[in-house]
Amino acid sequence: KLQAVLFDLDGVITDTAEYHFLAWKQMSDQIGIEIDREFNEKLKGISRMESLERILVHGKKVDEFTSEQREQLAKAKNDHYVSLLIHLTPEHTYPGITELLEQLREHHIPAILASASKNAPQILASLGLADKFQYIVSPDGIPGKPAPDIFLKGAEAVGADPLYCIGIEDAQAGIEAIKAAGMYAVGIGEHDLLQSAGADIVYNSTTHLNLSSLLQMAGMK
Ligand code: G16
Ligand code: MG
Repeated sequence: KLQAVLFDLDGVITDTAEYHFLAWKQMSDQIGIEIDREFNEKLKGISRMESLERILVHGKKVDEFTSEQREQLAKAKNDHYVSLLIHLTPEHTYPGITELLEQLREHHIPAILASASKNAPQILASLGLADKFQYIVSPDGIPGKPAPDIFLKGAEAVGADPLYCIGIEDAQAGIEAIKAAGMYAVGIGEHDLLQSAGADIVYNSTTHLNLSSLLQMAGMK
C-alpha cells in the first residue's frame, strides 16, 4: 500500500538549521536586527525570501529595503551559508536515515526529497546520499510550505497517490504542508508542537523510524 516516502531535509536528514542560523544572524547584525535561536525556530522549513521577510518584520524594518536590496541580503546570507556547508560529511546524517533509505530501496518504495532548500542537491552530495532518492523536488517557482505543493509535486513525479504517501517533517509549516497534501504526517521533534500542527505521529528522534512501522501507517489516515 505504501507508494512513496517524502523526506524533509533540514531537521529530518541532517541538522543544517544551525548553519542557517549563523548565516542569518550575521546578515541581521549587519542591518541592525537582533535574532536568537528561539526566533530561528520560526524560520524552519520556510523559504529563503520568506525567512528574510520574517526577519525584517521582526526588526520592524520591512519598509527600509527595496526588492533589489532584499535580493542582495538573501544572496549574502546564502553565500555565507554555502561556505559553512563544507563542514558536512556522511557522519552528519541523522541516525536511522541511511538504513531506512536502504530498506525502502530493497522494497522498491520511492524515497523523495521534499525540501524548501535550493541547496538540497549539494547537501545530499556532501552526506553521500545523492543516489538514494528517486526524485528531488525543486522548490523553484512553487509556493513554499505550509502550502502542499512541494509534497504534491514529489508524489506526482513518481505517480504515487498522496493517500498512500508518508511525509516526514520537523517543522510546523512542513507538517501543515503534508496534511494539506492529504498524506500521513510523521513529525520528528517536540510532540505537542508538531501534534498541534496536525502530525499523525511524532517521534523525538529519527532513530525510531523504520520501514515496518511506516508500512503500517500508509493508508491508515
Ligand atoms: C530548509 C530550512 C529553512 C531554509 C529553507 C530554504 O527547509 O529549514 O530554514 O530557509 O530550507 O533553504 P535555502 O536557503 O538553502 O534555499 P527544509 O524544507 O529542508 O526543512
Ligand atoms: Mg525541516
